[in-house]
Amino acid sequence: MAFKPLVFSGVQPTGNLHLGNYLGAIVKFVELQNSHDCIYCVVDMHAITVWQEPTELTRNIREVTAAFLACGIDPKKHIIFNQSQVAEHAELAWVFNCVARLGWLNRMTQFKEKAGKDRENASVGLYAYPNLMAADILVYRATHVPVGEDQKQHLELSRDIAQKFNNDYAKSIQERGFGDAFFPQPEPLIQGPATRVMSLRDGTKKMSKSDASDYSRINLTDDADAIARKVRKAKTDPHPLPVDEKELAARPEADNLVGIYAALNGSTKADVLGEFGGSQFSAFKNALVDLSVAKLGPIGAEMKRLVQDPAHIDAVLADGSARAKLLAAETMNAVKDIVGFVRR
Ligand code: AQP
Repeated sequence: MAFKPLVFSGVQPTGNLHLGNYLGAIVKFVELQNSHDCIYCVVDMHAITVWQEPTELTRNIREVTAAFLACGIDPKKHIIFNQSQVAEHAELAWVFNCVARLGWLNRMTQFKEKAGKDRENASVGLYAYPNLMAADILVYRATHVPVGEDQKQHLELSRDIAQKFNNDYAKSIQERGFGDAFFPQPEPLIQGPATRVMSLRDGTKKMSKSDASDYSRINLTDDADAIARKVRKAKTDPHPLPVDEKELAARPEADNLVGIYAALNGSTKADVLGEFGGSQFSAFKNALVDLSVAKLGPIGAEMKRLVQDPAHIDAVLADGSARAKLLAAETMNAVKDIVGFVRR
């Protein structure tokens, strides 16, 4: 069966939105709205898989929404909403809890990293997180999912869940006129020079919201001075930038900064090395500061302006949630029929 192309993705409101979230995900969200129908979600139910202080969570939900708007996502042409306002995400996640296998979830590296050594003390929600993520995407029968490299494994699990649901309920799906597949196989969109932005303090560690050092990341709300300080302090190695892109493989910090520059500039690592190959890091960092401030400065300023008006942000989320709910309810009703539940 051919599915209508539809883009879905989400961002957790867990504070400190950073350059990795921007280049790995939000920039792609903005690009895709010109070619596809898009649904962008502030995934607040994912956020509480680890403890969130309630007032902070509310603030962070509004801040991620402000980031979507400040980056240029159009909430009238597309849908921006927060997950907890559309109960069908949780409903479908339960069905998927019964489709996904324990062995599949046991392989998820993000759970292992986030739960750490104290696994017995991690929430059940953190473990089942990928099933909710599959529900987020498939409750809209979305076909394309722009994400950073770190989400690749979860996307593969979403595809496995869709496939198993289609197989387990094949007869019921056929009988209800949905052909041979009710859910599509959602395709990850992981492209470009910055699909995994690394920490500015350690080129082998992902740039992350939860890193204890604020110098490890550029936050979307950082002002020009903070951006300049962080870029100038970013870890590098003692050699000039290489001319040949292949040499970046053994130089993680250089690779990261060149990738960031290329992504911000809409070019490639080869283009950046064409311009800066042979230069010292000091000269390259000056150019990176100028580019980062030019690209991120207006976004941060607009985010700060937007969060001053929470009523406007809440209205955007309410409108988006109402429109998302109509689509999600249609899928959920069909799922209930396919599974054999009795409904009104
Ligand atoms: N460093 C990154 N490089 C590229 N893409 C990234 N993403 C996150 N970090 C990077 C992408 O941003 C989108 C939203 O991420 P999220 O907020 O849902 O969750 P996350 O991956 O848990 O974010 P963090 O910063 O890594 O949080 P913590 O510190 O809690 O682990 C996703 O598409 C993600 O791929």
